[in-house]
Amino acid sequence: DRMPELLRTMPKAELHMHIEGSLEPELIFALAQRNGVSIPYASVEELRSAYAFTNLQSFLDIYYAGASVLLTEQDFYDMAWAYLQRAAADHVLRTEMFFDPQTHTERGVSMQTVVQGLHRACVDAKAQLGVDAALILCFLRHLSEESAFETLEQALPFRDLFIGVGLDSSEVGHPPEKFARVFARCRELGLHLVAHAGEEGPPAYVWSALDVLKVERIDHGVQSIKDAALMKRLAADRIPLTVCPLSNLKLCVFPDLAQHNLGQLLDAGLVATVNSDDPAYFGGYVNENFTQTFAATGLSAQHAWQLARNSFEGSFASADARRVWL
Ligand code: ES4
Ligand code: ZN
Repeated sequence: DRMPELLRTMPKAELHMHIEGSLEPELIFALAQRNGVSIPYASVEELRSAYAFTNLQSFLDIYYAGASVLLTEQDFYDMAWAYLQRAAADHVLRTEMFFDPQTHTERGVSMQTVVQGLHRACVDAKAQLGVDAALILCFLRHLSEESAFETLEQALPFRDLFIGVGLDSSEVGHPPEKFARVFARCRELGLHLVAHAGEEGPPAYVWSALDVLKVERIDHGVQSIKDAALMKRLAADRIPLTVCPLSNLKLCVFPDLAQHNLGQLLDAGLVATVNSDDPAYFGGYVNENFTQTFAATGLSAQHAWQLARNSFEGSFASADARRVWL
């Protein structure tokens, strides 16, 4: 079976990963020690054994606790550098990394500390690893639109260090239209727009992400399959879906990988991609997502090629870079 080798070595872009979700338990403990932060777990093993999730919220509670060890610019650099080395090993040529500033600014860490640390890792990744890395600022949807506006304001001095904005955290009960005004402002600023929608939430949230927020990509979007008119819209407008199979498995969006709808999305002509979401929490980086999903669902080499192509087509890289890759 040559499929795993094809999947591992094929050049790809990663369009959906939360940098705070790449914090491995070992690094959480090392940073806790370095910063004198106490965490409610006695060991790396005890922390990892808490990674048994039943839904999105059960994961988010542990994910925000893990991020509490990040205090200095060097912490943010070290976290991102560890991820970027893994990405390079997985033949990722381009990665667009989400970060959640409100998780840090609400603890008294400055926007500058967060953005400068992550940006410095992106610069070093290009020079030392040949990985083209960019940042997307995400608003936490369980917080208010006013808090999102305040976060945007704090980020504007660093406008050139991120390429766009997204919307993440607890989906159900926090529809995209809650953030209509702040996304309109980001659009005026020339930022790229994406949003998590249709992970646990209904197709209606994908519709409003497209029609109210005017996003260019949908993060997850796997629930779109329940709405035939929406599937037509996504295919016609070539809206990329950044699918995260191991995340969906660990958060019980699908009962097992064999039931995952990635193949159906591709066969319907959608621009679906494969991504790791929160690799330290969901059991693998992007190549693990490819190999496990292909093994479970029996997707073909043609599907693999389409996924790689979709990842570059869906990226926000420069026209010059996309010309080389596509
Ligand atoms: C996330 Cl899997 C997922 N969904 C929504 N928000 C998130 N933040 C980090 N991972
Ligand atoms: Zn996500």
